[in-house]
Amino acid sequence: MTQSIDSHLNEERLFPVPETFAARAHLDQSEYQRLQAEAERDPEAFWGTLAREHLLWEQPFSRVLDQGEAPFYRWFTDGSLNVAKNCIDRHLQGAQKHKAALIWEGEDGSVKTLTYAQLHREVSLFANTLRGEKVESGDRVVIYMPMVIEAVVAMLACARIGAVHSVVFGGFSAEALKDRLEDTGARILLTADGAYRGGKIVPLKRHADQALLREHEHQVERVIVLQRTGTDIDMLDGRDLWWHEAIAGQSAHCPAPALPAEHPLFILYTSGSTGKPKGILHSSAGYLLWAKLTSRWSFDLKEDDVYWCTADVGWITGHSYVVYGPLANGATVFLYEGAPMYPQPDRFWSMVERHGISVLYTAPTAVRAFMKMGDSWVKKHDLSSLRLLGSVGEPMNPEAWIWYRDVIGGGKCPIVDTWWQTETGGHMIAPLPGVSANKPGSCALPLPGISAKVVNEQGEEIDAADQGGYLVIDRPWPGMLRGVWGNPERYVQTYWGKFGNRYYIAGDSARRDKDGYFWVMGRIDDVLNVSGHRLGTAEIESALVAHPAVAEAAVVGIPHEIKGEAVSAFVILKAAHQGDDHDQLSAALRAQVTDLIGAIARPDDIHFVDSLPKTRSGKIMRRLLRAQARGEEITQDISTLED
Ligand code: 6R9
Repeated sequence: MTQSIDSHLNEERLFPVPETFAARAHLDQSEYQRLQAEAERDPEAFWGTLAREHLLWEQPFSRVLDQGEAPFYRWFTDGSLNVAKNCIDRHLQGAQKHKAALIWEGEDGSVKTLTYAQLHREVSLFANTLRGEKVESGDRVVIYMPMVIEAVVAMLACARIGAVHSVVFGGFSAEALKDRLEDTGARILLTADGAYRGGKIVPLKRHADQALLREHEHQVERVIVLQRTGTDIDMLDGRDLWWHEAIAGQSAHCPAPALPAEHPLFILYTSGSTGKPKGILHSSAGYLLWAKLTSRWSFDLKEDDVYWCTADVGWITGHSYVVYGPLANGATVFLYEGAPMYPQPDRFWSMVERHGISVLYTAPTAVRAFMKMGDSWVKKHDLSSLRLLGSVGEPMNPEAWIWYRDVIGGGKCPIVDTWWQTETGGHMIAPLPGVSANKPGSCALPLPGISAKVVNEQGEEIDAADQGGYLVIDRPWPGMLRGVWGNPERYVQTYWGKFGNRYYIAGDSARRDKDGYFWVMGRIDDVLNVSGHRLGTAEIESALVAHPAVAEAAVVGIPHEIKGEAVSAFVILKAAHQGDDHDQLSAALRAQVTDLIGAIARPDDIHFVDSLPKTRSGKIMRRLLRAQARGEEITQDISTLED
């Protein structure tokens, strides 16, 4: 089959780069073009220069890229460094030492600040604790903790001594934790008695106990438990230790050894659409370089920014843009422990105001949820400290984008819609704030050094602006995954196999417009085939969200005798429209999709729902809706499902 994916939705709004922004940005148009040209001419020289300039090396590298076992690429192989030293010790010179590294707000409103010097001390204490537990370089440590400072400390302590962390999101079940403990073969588990979430306590330690039942095939010998909620828990003699007791009496001096550039840094599980979650493996120098550069470029981080990425450290966004990227840049990172709407829907805006947040990075799911609640919650607060807004996780529907820009950003902040994946380590395609004009719903252009393309089933580049295909990356980059933990075949087959190892295949569909801007159309697996027209999910959903009554929408294909597939839509209404007549609305929405896209995409049925099945990181799980709409039994992995 040579068919590409049809695009019918044309979003023409354009918001130029604010001039004041371009003048001060780390990257402007000419610098961006210079970097792209350099990367094109000599990729290895390009990456080598950046790696020397931006990382602190113990042993400099002489070799940039080893392609000997492609697609298992290796970077900076004969160099060595320490990731934690790059994120902390580097910033202990002069006044920076007393700069806030982390500002944390608990769900109960308590606030804690840690300077770089204090962070250094906490990480050293805990790294020595791990050493005392005979954790050696390369050993796996599973972290199942709330969004508290100690979770960041635990990650950096592992990095400091070369242990490989695997963070399991605190919202995951005992079962999900058990699978990840078994797959990593970790000997140590770090957890807490409980986590606060939406005014309730999530019993983390109890989940951990269930995951650790004797009949399971884990290797855990030691559990270190942070006291957070004071929940009554069982402590198993000889296995369980309190965090505060474990660090008592440890030395605050902990040498940071030089580790090889390719030393594994972490494993993070990501759910495939079929089969077991994959343990995505990232290594040290290349990952850190990319997390650092992309934080600097995309968020234009400056000395006095107070930066907040709302992701939990259980996701890649939390790894790259709460911990490694911003700290490597010496930034001040804000962390929030709890639920976004707790105790009221203005919690986020109250924190932006009180902490003077200047850069905010969140997900479309959150933006749509706030939009659904209405503007009044936002208007209660002074958000003038904001200067840049970021988005990640899903395509941003243009109407949600406009709301984000106008209502949250006061019409003055560039919106940086970052397309990337757990596997890519950091941002790949984004409108850099001093470089690219914004188009609502587009993630714009590849970052310096990144070569992205859209190709058809044959792997040939598509050049028509109204045709989409596979989004692929055709040159290796330092932040790329190094494999799937324990399963090299799955790495090759999932990400490279289809086009004979020529491209990294992201699994998303996308198109490029006449300016070369990328528009992500959804996951390839979710593409609908209506009367022979292949349609991505994002455009139809955006056409629905463009209706003033709609806050969020998801579409799936259901079998249809004549058309092959018909469009079935699930729609969430804004709070102010919940009482509207459904028949009238259905007709209006069908007309709206016909207007904006064409009759081909008109939904056959529309379901008004209160919620959509989402992953814990807020992505709509269309495969579950599809199964539901088709009346099929759900057989896929649902360990990442929210409800
Ligand atoms: C960082 C992260 C990756 C998938 C990716 C794509 C979707 C992420 C997006 C986006 C459109 C964006 N995605 N960012 N789609 N525009 N700005 O989310 O990693 O959890 O591995 O998910 O998320 O479908 O392939 P991960």
